[in-house]
Amino acid sequence: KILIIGACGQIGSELTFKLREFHGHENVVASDINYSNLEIANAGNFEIVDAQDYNSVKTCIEKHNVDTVYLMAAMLSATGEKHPIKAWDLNMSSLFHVLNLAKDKIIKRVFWPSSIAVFGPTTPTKYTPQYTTMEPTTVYGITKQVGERWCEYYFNKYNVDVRSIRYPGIISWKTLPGGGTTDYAVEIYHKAITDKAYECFLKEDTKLPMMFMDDAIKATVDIMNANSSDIKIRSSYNLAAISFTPKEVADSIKEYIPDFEMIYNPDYRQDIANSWPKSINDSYARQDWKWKHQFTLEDITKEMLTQLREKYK
Ligand code: VAH
Repeated sequence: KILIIGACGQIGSELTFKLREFHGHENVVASDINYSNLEIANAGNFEIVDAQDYNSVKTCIEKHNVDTVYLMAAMLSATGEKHPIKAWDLNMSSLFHVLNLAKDKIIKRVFWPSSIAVFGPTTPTKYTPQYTTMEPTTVYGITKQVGERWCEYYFNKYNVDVRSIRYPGIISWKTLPGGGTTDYAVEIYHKAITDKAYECFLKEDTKLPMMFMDDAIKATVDIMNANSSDIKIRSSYNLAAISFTPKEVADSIKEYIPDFEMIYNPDYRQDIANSWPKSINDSYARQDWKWKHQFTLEDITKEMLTQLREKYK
């Protein structure tokens, strides 16, 4: 049985749907700290789990006979800068609980998401390599960098089968993201439909690595389905699809909504974005477990606007 912790979140909610397609509804337990995503909470096989509470996690695992955990709960980069200690506590305690449950053989496998946020201003920004300088300047990035160190340690020391991906910004339409710096790339599509205008909190030339949700979910399923011997990196794999700027997204939207208007009003999230790479070298993921992305910016804009037009009808 599979348990998704943080199933109400942007990735967790879509991971829940996808894994239930593959494994059957009854074999995928969704959980979160509250009922913030009613579609997930009301779909059944849902539990309230506090990821920071070891017994809350363990009880759910034992009740449902879980052997694989996807730990998708975390406080993201922008919110983390407002609540640094809470971000550290949530992101780290939840990881330790799940790694220790695997170390004690209560569960067999773990997926834990890292992020391009592990890189910082001293990291080469173009085609950032898998192995390079990493001096993250956000609490979120620090938790992801040190989390990667612990994942590799638990694999080497206790043979814990934990697998991880450094996600770029992720674009999706089903569930809004919460508190990320790349959230602009989701909000812009919603506002394009509802307001034909968007006030962007990043400068127009802020280039960031991005990926459509369907690619991110495919990568997550692929790395978890790979043979353990193929997973040569047990910290976290670089993963890439495309990179774009707010201006490029706006221009791709204007193909469909010619009078769409962008206003640029950078805020504190600009400093976070400036500390991150512009593009990522994911050659190890492509080599070790045959990763390749599908969605281009044009594909994403077409899909986002089509789906959101329906949603806002
Ligand atoms: C964030 N969406 O913005 C997350 C992600 C690379 C960005 O980690 O914090």
